[in-house]
Amino acid sequence: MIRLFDQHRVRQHKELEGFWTFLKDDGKEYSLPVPGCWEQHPELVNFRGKGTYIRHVHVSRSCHVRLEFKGVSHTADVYFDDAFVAHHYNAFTPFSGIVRDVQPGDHVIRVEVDNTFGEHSALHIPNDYYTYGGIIRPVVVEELERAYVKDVRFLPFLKDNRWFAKVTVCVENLGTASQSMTVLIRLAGTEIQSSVTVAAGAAEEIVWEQPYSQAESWSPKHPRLYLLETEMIDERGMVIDDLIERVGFREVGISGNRLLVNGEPVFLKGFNRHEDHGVYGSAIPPQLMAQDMDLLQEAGANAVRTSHYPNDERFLDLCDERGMLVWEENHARGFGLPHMKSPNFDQQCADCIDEMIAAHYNHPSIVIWGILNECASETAEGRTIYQRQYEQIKQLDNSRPTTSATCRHFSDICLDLPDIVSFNLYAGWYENMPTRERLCQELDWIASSGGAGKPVIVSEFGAGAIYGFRDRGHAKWSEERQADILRDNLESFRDDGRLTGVFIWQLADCRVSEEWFSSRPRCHNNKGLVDEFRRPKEAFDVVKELFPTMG
Ligand code: ADA
Repeated sequence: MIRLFDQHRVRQHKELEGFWTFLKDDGKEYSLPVPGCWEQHPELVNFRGKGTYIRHVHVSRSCHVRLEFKGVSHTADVYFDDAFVAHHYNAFTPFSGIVRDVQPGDHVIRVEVDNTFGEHSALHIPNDYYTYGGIIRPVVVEELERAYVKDVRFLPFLKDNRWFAKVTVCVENLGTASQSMTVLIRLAGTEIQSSVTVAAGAAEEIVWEQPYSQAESWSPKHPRLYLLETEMIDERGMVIDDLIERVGFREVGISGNRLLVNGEPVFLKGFNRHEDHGVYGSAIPPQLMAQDMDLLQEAGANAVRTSHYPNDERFLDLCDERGMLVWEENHARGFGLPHMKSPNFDQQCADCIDEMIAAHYNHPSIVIWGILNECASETAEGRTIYQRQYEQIKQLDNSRPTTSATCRHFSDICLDLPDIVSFNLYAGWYENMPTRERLCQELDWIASSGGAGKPVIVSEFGAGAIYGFRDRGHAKWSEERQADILRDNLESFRDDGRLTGVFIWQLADCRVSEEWFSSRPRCHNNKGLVDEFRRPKEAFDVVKELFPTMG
């Protein structure tokens, strides 16, 4: 499954799912599923290294071939019949490449994959989650004509209480001569078209801004979605390409210390969710994404944070369909200043932000962009990096508020930069001060340190529990102790009233890098309210009881 809706009716495309040949760096050959993590194979459970995926593909006619990789962990070099196509770093963002003038017949795709750590990888490092290896998300092969619809962006806004939208379509001429074409968009019962001439090898943008008076709003309770269809029509009147996006009419804003969706204040009752599963690793199939969504809704959640990286767009499609509000963030967890100054850090962060927003801009469920979880926001040099990344986001998308989850308590010097202030607080687990007292301390400090008047989110809180460990004494790591701490935290946050949201750490247990967390029992982060196989712990029922009483 590529997306939860069809993106093309005209463009020839297919997913290259199934079993690919995998040549490990020592020459041994395997047959591995794609999408998939190589750790799923019993001989590769702890393999950190390089390998090459190989697959044959049949092209039906002379055309340009576009290959899109939704996620390769963590570095890919792609070849088509031994011709280099694309290089990409980061498991969590998509990339593509175009092979010109391909003849019909059989061709070979080769993907060299690397999940090693080192200076070449500033974002994938030993950490409190696991960097798997493999082609972890779908691969799509497309057959393009001499021009194609490259990108479609949808920006809804209310004017005089009516829905309007700005639609920007980018078309690219792959031919060797200038081309004139008509571009047509169809949305919510309205059709509009424009003609454009594109020079050889160039791309052009067409922008429409117009009312959609019949459109119904997208909201958490009424997640109304529309297909935005774009067609490219050549001089003969033939539709030679198309691209379908799925959109929702909603606005995100801030009023005082509250986040607004369509002008209504929302209280975010959320979970942090790693893309990790006990069987599939980070290559979670759509069926299990749906199970995670069902668990979120069963718990009474209305929000999810993609901790700590851009998510699989099929999960975001699910959030769009279910009205689950999303805080999506760039790929970063717990980097101190020395690491933030490493050679590849800035560029790899900038690329991730570019790719995250380019790929996920149209999802109505995304209401917050986040950056740099628990990085060096207490330092002047760190502040420069935070400032640059917030500015980058605002240049790419000024329609959503920004935030960053800090743990630099009483020392953070960046709280004036984001639209929303967020902090991680493990009262009852890492800290022993009574939660209510500790919360007041934090909120008072935020108000006096750049965050005054801003919405505030407790972006992480929770406790560890080993699934199945029950103890009458409520010992640490027992399910009882986790349930006690969640109850205390949730009741304290509910009764305070100054927050616009809370996110529990975390939905499910996840595997961690052994070299980073020897203290992590089972080499897992065990703060999930379900284990890695989605078996609920006692605390899950506490959340089911209390979330409905919040917000
Ligand atoms: C931090 C971090 C999380 C996780 C958590 C924990 O808040 O942001 O990724 O590591 O600590 O479990 O300690």
